Amino acid sequence: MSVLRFRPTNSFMSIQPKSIIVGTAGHIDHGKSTLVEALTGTHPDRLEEEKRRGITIDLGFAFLEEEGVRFGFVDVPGHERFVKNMLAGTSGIDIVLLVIAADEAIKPQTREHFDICRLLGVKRGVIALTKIDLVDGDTAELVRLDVEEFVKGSFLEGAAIVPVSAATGAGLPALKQALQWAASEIGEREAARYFRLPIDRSFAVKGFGTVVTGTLISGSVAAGDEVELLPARMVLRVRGIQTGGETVERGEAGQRTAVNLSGVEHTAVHRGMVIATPGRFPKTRRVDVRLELLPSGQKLKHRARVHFHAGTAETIGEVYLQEKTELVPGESALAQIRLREEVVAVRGDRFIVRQFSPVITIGGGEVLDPLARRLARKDTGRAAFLETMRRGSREEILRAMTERNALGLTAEEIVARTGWLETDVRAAALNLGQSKTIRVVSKEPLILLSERLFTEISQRLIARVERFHKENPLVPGMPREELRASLGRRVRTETFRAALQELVEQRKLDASGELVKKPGAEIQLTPEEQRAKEQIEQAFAKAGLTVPSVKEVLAQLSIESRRAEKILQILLREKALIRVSPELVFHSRALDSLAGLLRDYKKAKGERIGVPAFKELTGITRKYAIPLLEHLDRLRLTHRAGDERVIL
Ligand SMILES: Nc1nc2c(ncn2[C@@H]2O[C@H](COP(=O)(O)OP(=O)(O)OP(=O)(O)O)[C@@H](O)[C@H]2O)c(=O)[nH]1
Ligand SMILES: [Mg+2]
Repeated sequence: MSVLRFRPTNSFMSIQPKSIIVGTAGHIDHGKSTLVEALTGTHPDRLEEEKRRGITIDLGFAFLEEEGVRFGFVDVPGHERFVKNMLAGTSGIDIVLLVIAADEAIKPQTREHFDICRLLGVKRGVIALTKIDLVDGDTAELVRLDVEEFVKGSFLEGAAIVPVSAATGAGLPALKQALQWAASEIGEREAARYFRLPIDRSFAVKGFGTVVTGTLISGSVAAGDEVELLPARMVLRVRGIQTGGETVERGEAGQRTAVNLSGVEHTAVHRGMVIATPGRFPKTRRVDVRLELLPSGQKLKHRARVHFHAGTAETIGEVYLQEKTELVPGESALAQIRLREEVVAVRGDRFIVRQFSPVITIGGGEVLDPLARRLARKDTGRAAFLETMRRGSREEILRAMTERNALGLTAEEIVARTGWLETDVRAAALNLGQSKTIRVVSKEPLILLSERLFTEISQRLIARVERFHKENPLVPGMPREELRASLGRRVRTETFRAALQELVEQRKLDASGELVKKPGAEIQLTPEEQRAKEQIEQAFAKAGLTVPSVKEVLAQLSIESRRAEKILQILLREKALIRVSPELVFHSRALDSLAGLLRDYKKAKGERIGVPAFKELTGITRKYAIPLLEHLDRLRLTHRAGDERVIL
């Protein structure tokens, strides 16, 4: 990768070779890098220090294309001090090439690397017995038996064990053949997922700028795409892509990929960051996981600190065990890990934990929920929920997620937690909506609520309206906004709308206009209130246009002012009384006859009328005349023209 050229090539190959990532593993000096060179022609050690000391320190890369398979090799250091580099290289590999020197057999990092591969969920592998030229046939056979015993019961049981010598070239064709077989058993990568590439290197190339490399673990990326750098949350443009040293239009899952990015300095990007489809992946500092401890390791106490490795990222975590005070070697349990720095993770991602000090690999596991809830003292559903997250079908997981989400789940949130495509989320959601276990509260934006919660909210709405009627017998209904607010902020407006709409359709509530009421709810007046109502109306009817003040009228009633005010409201709502100004209320009949007077005036004297003439016509003082004229203007019965009114 020393000479990077990002010029377009015309690819005339119609059949894409299958891309497979092979990661080496094994003890220091057992011949990993030498073997990679013997297979590919490229020595993976690139650092000056590596060459001087003859050991691998950081990850190295090489490529081999044979029989329609493009192998990308990730060569890792065997030195115990560099296991963390090994971890960054091993996440995302398809096949492990476990290297065991025939003259030394199984050593500590043989075990540790093998454990790591197991915990990371590597499914296939090939075992190379290297330096076969240094031992006799019997020794070689003994080591082989040892190795067979060592991998028994693991994913490597039955894997090819190939004796090789990089010195003589013996066994190399057989090793290539074994890699081909292993590759043929690797299924399709999850190309139909969002693009994600955990970064293992970032550097600058003259004339091109920032280049990052990594194993493309899902989806694909093309030149010109926008990608998001996480956890920085910067959106950047892809200028070009290389894989296996060749410029390509598109990088696919399963390829070692170099991405030329514009918009960022290479120094701002480092191992552990991720580039991904914008807006689809969460960054998190709290993950719910299933954690497994290695049988050979130490026990782990509740709230123990560990080194946490996922993808190429590494941070410190605190382990909160689910209902356990400690986890013993060989056991597994549900746990929450709180992280010191943000990492990118989705459901199903593997991780490794290493003891805080001394630093040794003690376990690992699987992320079940990357956007984990804060731990609550009484959260009885948590264990069952996480089990469903672990093993459930897409529908079961969606149902379980909605059950534990009172606010309603959005498509974005589901995608972020599961890594599924939004189209898949929508399809599953609509399915469940039909089966009536999940309520699709809104399709755009997609909001899902459990049917149970939706029904609960509907019932709360009915109960709230009923209570309102009881507490406000003189008011015909509850203002919509007040009803919405009564649900609190833990209910989305979309949910309120959907629930209310359904209740109206079911004729359980009535929501014409701004008021919500029970169908058939009537204002119930006591005989005393009924009498007061008549008294008020009569007082205004009698007064004609020279009305008394509202206060005066209400003060004469036998009921208290709060109730009297409500009754006044009823008369206003029934339009028996009309409010003309904040202080003045008239009977509707008085206003009708005023309109009649104006019509007669217009016929007799023409359409113009001044304030003095108006006062004379109606026999009222200026105090009433001005508000009344303004009222008539608003009703468009008159129109103001200078000091006069035009009768319309
Ligand atoms: N005789 C013999 N020597 C070998 C063979 N393979 C590797 N060596 C030698 O073993 C030494 C270590 O080889 P490397 O390939 O650097 O070992 P490594 O596993 O990559 O070591 P680290 O990366 O530091 O863990 C070198 O001096 C190699 O020349 C082999 O098949 N036969
Ligand atoms: Mg090496």
